Amino acid sequence: MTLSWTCAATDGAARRGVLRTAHGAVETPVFMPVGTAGTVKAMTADAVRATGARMVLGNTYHLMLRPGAERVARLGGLHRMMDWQGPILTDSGGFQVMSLAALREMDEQGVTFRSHLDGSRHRLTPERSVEIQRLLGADVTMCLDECTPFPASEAVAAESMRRSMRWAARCREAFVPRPGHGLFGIVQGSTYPALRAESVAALAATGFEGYAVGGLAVGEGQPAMFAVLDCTLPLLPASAPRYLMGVGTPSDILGAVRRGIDMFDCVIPTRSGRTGRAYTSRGVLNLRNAKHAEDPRPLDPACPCPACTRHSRAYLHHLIKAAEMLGPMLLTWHNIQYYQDLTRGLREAISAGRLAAHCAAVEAGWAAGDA
Ligand code: PRF
Ligand code: ZN
Repeated sequence: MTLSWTCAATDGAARRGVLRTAHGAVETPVFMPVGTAGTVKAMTADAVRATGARMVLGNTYHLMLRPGAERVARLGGLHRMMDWQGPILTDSGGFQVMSLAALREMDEQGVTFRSHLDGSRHRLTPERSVEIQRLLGADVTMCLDECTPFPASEAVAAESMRRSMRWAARCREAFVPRPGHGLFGIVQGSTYPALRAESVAALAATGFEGYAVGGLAVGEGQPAMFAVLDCTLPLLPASAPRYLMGVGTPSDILGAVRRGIDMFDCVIPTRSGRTGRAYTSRGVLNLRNAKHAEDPRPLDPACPCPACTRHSRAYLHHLIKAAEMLGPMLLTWHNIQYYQDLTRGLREAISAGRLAAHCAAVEAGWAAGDA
């Protein structure tokens, strides 16, 4: 059996379910911390697991450049290398090539680029991306796609989306099915409902173990992103998991779960942790701010993480101001904990059939603020 997803409960368009992989089962809606270069930055694998996270993301682009996909395979694969026993989803590289690499050249066969690390020349095709993700040991492999830049005219978005659909068919051909492993297609089409519909139809005709919505959170804004989900998600097969790539803020996650998204990844909790920002049940706190300098209170009294149970805001402020490594470590832990608790709350609310009331209460907490 390949990877499977089963629905356990619904509340409106929202779904609760279980994704079964070669490295165990994860409950959805799930938030996957980003482990770009073979580590969730500033966290040990044990700490990631202690937050409740059960699935992480890795990146084809970074790992193919350093330490190299074949080397990762010789070292026993990404799970072994990271000492992460849970499932891993790997992104396919196209998005990172476009945002990080120098001198990118796209053609029908693939993309040629220079490494942002040392300028060396590399090539990624749909076939090579699938092969790299197999070498890494991905439980979920993503199709190589082009994340259409925003804004794009309808004609440009159509050309870009159709190339991604041709690449998705090539990824399907190249992917060798193995028990507990699966390949996800990625819906593109910018903000154009007709293009999103055409993209869904092309992917569904090929058939994938899951469907991602790509090309969002690229500057269109939350209302436009939600509008795309409103027109796209009802067209997707109800029996497959749905993954919103690179999203988002806690508010984005609430809105997307209510519309029927099951999986998320985003650098926000890890990246903002490293810059002193904490996501809490009372909104976002910037620990660099001098107002925290003598505040003895925990970041979030409702949070079970070590930053909240063992330290004051004053100490976290000091660590960040002094550029001590422990500051980013504790705030990253806290933010990942917050995202895990947020998604667990959503799963429980879906099962209880009280998602709308639950989301209203969570949003009221953010709006109430903290001071
Ligand atoms: N495609 C891929 N990875 C992605 C995206 C995409 O469109 C996005 C867009 N938010 C993030 N990561 N392959
Ligand atoms: Zn905490």
